[in-house]
Amino acid sequence: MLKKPGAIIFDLDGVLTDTSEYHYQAWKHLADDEGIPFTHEENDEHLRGVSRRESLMYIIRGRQYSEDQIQEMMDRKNNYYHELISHMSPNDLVPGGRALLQDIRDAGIKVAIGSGSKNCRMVLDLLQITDLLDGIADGNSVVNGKPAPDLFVYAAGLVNVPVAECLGVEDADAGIEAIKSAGMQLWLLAHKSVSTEQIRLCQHSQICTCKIYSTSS
Ligand code: B16
Ligand code: MG
Repeated sequence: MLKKPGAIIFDLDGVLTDTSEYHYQAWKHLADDEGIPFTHEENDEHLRGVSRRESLMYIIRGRQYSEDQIQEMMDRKNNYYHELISHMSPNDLVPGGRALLQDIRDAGIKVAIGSGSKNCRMVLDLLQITDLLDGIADGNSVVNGKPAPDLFVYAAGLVNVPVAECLGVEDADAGIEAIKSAGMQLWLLAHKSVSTEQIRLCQHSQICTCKIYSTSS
């Protein structure tokens, strides 16, 4: 049974908005440039919630690149991503998202973001929800990204609520692991069928299956 939390910490990409699709398209553009095979299924399976560098390491696995080339490829992907998100607007927020965030605040619960993205603040501004947030932990906040607990622990600190009184909302395995190891309650927003591994990870948690975002299946 879910206890009333002191704070709800939302993942961004794949939870409040579908930027996961733009991340995929930007990585696909880069992979095509480099002649590396890369599919939507691989993106959903291995890259959701994972940092920019870790994502690139997955795509180029087994191939030799210098650190300068790796940096250039991360920058190139980020430029493609910027082009894709430049037209985002409040219409790209999950339906009912603004009202939900407002209702949570009205109930006296703090609202924070726990996103591994360095572009998080830009996306929040495009969605025009920055004013509804009590804290923003993003890809610039901590050294160790998801699945390490650091990002969610940092977010809890920003809103001054003990981790045990926080609820984390996530769509990706890396984020589930981060929330669980932070010692928070978890709400999994699953975009497709929930795997046995996710059910194991999500013990004593809330699972909500929804198909509001485009996925490969
Ligand atoms: P960036 P989240 C994550 O955001 C994305 O899910 C993941 O696909 C992306 O690689 C990562 O942010 C880093 O993003 O390149 O913009 O810094 O799901 O933690 O909100
Ligand atoms: Mg996510």
